[in-house]
Amino acid sequence: MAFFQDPPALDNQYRSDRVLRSYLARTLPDDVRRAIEPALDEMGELAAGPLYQLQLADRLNEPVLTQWDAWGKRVDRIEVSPLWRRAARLAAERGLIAVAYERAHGALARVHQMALAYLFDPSTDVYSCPLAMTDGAAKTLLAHGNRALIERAVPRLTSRDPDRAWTSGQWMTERTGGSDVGLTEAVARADGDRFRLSGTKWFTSATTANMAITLARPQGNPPGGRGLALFYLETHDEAGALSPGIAINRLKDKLGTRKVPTAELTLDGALASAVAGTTEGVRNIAPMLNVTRTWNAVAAAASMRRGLALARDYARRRVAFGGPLCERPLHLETLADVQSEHEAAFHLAFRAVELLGLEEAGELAPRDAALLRLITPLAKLATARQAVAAASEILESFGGAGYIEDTGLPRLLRDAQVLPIWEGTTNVLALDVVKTAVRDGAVDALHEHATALAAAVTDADLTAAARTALGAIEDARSWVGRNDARAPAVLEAGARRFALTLARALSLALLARQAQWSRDHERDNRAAAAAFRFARHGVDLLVDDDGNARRAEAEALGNDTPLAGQMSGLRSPLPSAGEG
Ligand code: MFK
Repeated sequence: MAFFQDPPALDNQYRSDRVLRSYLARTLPDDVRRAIEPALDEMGELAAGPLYQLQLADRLNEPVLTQWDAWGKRVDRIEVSPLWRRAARLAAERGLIAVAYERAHGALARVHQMALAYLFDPSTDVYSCPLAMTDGAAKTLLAHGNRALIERAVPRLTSRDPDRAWTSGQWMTERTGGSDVGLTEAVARADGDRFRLSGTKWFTSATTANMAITLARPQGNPPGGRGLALFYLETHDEAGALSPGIAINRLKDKLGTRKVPTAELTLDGALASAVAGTTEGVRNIAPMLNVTRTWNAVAAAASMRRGLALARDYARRRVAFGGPLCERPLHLETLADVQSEHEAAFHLAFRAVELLGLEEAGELAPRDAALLRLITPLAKLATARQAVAAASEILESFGGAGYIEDTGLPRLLRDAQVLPIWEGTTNVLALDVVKTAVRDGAVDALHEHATALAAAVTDADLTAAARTALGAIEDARSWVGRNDARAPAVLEAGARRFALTLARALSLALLARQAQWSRDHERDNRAAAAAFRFARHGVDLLVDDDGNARRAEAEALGNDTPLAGQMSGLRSPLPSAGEG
């Protein structure tokens, strides 16, 4: 009989997730866990069954922009895919935003919300994009205390009624660039107590949203981020028609996130309200950035989990060289590497989530405010890169099938690739981390936090892992202290290694603490295995860091003309012949 390979299948994505369940068992009091578990279980079932099936069936559907109606009227209407329409209703009904604002479980509301999001995200083709921005918009409006806007928008942004719920966009990127937001060209002209915005927005994600938060420069303001102001605008009327003064030029043709309608817009006198005065736009949009970056980290961990769930199931079904792949030592070894990175990403992302929840419940110790500020970009930048590497490895683990579109697998890699790009690239966030680390004692707060995590570890092998983490943070702290102010170019060139060292070190300390708990309470060695494996992948990326030698290398490598003779500063890090 001819051979046909079984496709991979998913089981209940909550019940089978030992990482999530063990984390929640440690973090949540029993009564809270019992209260939210039915919703997690249901989401785990939906994600594995109906939503996953719809996702596979929906593969070729993409948003469609209709610019003109049959009678020549400009309409600029976007239709999203069936999966997205289902996801929108489900997200509202299951409270994917509401949970964080209802705060039924106080400071744990964010853990509750993000556990749901972690299960929902991988089966809904990046519907987490509008959710993240909606959450960020609600948070930003509340943070600035603008009563009129809060009363108008927040009940809609946080609604559980799918017919009433709004989503929000976050329009920050212009042709002048996505990273250096201070270059924004859009202008704001006063019109009574409101403003008229004009300019171009080059990337607007989920442009079907009901409202947007954006930046523009009030006339007469100086250049740079301080001269921008933060604006609120309603993008569609109740009937769904685009508001006057907004035109959709085209949808972007992207590598991934193909279900997300991402558009180029022209604003020509679009009516907007200032959210918080008429200056300091970059600083004022920060609450939004911090929420969307937290979602990004959770989505990265979720993407890794989905890839692993599919790859593990497939490895049980796929027979090669005389047995199932899951019995082949090299295949096991490869997936174990991905698993350990996933567990590290998971704990880092959820640490950011916990701190956000504490802040919102008014329970964050003043010292931990600096910690939250630092951990948010760390979690975003580190997990995004882990997700891309994991997705590539997962596709390879399926062989040729991983490269074939109708398996649904290539989407994992394409959608992961956006994670290190939007919401701040790795380098932009690494520079933010360097600035943040030296301010308000943030790096000391991180060291203290890791020390407290290490103190919760008692077994000798896990203590050694926690010590490795602490040592890396100490190296990073002394590196930044050495180079701050005195060597700004070295500091900038090393920012990524600095940020990744802090992120990986904290991940390791979190893993060690979880591993100790899991041994003590669940008699489970799995998290310990993840910690040991993760430590072996490299934590301290600043060991023996010689900034001048690296700079000389970078200059030589970036130069296309032959470099005669010795460059000053260029030296080999390897022992010379006869040495050591
Ligand atoms: C699954 C998840 C899905 C997520 C979906 C999202 C859809 C995608 C939509 C987008 O991608 S929207 C575009 C996102 N764009 C960015 O993330 C911008 C990337 N660039 C940066 O983040 C730059 O670091 C930044 C523009 C902020 C730098 O600008 P500046 O002009 O050099 O500002 P600076 O001096 O760093 O910061 C100005 C002030 O804001 C400072 O305060 P002070 O004036 O009091 O000193 C900063 O401390 C403060 N600030 C900046 N970032 C902050 C912050 N405060 C708190 N948190 C932050 N993250």
